[in-house]
Formats: sequence, structure tokens, C-alpha cells
Amino acid sequence: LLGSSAIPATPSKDFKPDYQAVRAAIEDVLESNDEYDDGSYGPVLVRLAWHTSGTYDKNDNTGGSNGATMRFGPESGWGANAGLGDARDILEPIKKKFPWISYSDLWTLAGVVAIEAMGGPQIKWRPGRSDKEENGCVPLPDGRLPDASRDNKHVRDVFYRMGFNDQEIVALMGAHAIGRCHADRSGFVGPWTFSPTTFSNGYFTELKGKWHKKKWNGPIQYEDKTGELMMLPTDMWMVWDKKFRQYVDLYAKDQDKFFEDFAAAFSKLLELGVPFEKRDFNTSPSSPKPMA
Ligand code: HIF
Repeated sequence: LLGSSAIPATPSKDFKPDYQAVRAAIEDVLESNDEYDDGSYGPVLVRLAWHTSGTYDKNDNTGGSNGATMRFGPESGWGANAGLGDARDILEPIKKKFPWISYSDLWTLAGVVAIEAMGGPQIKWRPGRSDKEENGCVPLPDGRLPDASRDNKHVRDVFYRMGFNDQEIVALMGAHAIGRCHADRSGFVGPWTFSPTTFSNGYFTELKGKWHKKKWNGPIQYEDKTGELMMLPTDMWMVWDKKFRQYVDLYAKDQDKFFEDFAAAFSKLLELGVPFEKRDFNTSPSSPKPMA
């Protein structure tokens, strides 16, 4: 029997890609380095999956995860993508071991596996993305990813451009339960919750507490009374904006509802602009099993 590492890059007809093996390899790297942040690569992998997808523009169907264009400049050098080299690098040995998977499938699958491993919901994911060559793609303009120092109008402009509504925006924002801000990446500092490697509705329960402007020379950010937790201006708009606020209240009270809505919105995010073959997740006999 051939081990998966012996599979040639151009697989033969009866080759069956083993996505479970890729999932297992991703799970293995998540907590492979105690020294990294809070002991997990999970959050930065989720941020990679989101930033590779969040460039999508529904008006001209450009951007999105298909292509994995963040491998190249100028996208790799955008300020918004600072620090994501760590996430790409940690996945490189997995790409080497399973050369048949595209970077674009691998990066999005890694985000899904990380969320599930951190205690989050199962997220529907299917393969089908292909990678673009460096000279085969028109570079995207910078400015497609959101700017944390801006307001509710900016957040709506960016996420409506991708095709999301207010409820989906708030559901997605719950991902800030995990991870942290880094001074040398975004200029902001700190985690949103006290358990930044556990996926929960904790972002919403924290957001409903008391927040004040942090007194420092850095960019405007908010802190709780312990001074340890942070919120970005765009996070605060989730409670300052009445339409957003109603969903913050809903998800703070109802974890199951949050998990359900988040899973649907995140799956949608990772599929924006991807030219899947025309078939349904579950119904068509030729369709691969959804990687739930
Ligand atoms: Fe984030 N986000 N995000 N984000 N994000 C940061 C970190 C993470 C925004 C800004 C920032 C989403 C929406 C928005 C994650 C996941 C998601 C950082 C800190 C900033 C500034 C980067 C650093 O310094 O390392 C803005 C402005 C958003 C729209 C309003 C998504 C919904 C919440 C779409 C999403 O899934 C994750 C995970 C991290 C933590 C990364 C880490 O390395 O720990």
C-alpha cells in the first residue's frame, strides 16, 4: 500500500484523497509549541482562514479563498495580514506530506479543524479550491479587509460587500473569543476573553460588561476593569449599534444558537467565490461526503 506521502502531485484516477489524514495532521500541530502565544496555533490558523476568504467582493466576484493568493505579494505584505506567515509556515510540512491538497483547501480546512479542536461547532467544509500561480493572478487592491479602528458603517460596508447580513456579522464576530492582538502585528494588545484557546460565546458575555478606553500611547482600544481583556473599536460597535446589539444579547444568552449561526456563517465565508462543481452538499450521488 502506498502511504499518502508517496502520492504523486497528479493523482491517478482511482486515487482517493484522505481528508481525515489531513485533519489529523492539522490537529497534531495545533498544540505542538508551548511557547507560541497561549500554547496553540489554533487562533492564528482561524485568522488565516478568514483573511484568505474575506477579500471577496460579490459585485465582481473577485477575491475569496480560491487561489490562495496570500502566498504572494502584495497580499502577503498587507498590514492586515501581518503575522499570518506563522500560520502559513506551520501548515507547510502538511502541504509537503499531502501534496495533492491545494493551499486554498488546506488553509480553510485548518481554520475549521482549529475551531472544532478548540471546542467550537462542527463546520461544513468541502474541498474544491484550486491555487493560482503568481503570474496568473491580478493582485487584489489593499483595503478589502476590515480596519479595527473604524466604525459600524465600515464594518457593514466590508461584510455587506461579501454578502453577509447583520445577524451573520455578529455571529462571525464571536470568533474573537479566541486569540489575541499583538503589538508587533496590528498595534493592539491583548485577548478578548480569559480563555483564548476555547471557542465559546464568551466574546458576547464579555462585551456586555463594562469597558473603558485604555490609557496608553497605542491605538484606541478598550479594556475591562481587570485591565487584562481588550475590545477593538469595531468590537465596541457590536454593542453601540442597536441592530448589532440585539444579536449580541441573543448569543450571550444562547450558546447553541451562537454555535449554529456561527457554523453556517463561517462555512459561507470560506466558500465565497469558490467555483465548486454544480452539486449539492448531501444530495447528489457524485458529491463527496461533507467533511462535517
Ligand atoms: Fe479578527 N482581528 N477582526 N476576526 N481575528 C484580530 C485577531 C483575530 C478584526 C481585527 C482583528 C474577524 C473579524 C475582525 C480573528 C478572527 C476573526 C486582530 C489582532 C485584529 C486587529 C491581530 C494581531 O495583532 O495579531 C476586525 C476589524 C474584524 C471585523 C470587524 C472574524 C470575526 C470575528 C471574521 C474572525 O473570524 C482571530 C481568531 C484572531 C486572533 C489571531 C491570533 O493570532 O490570536
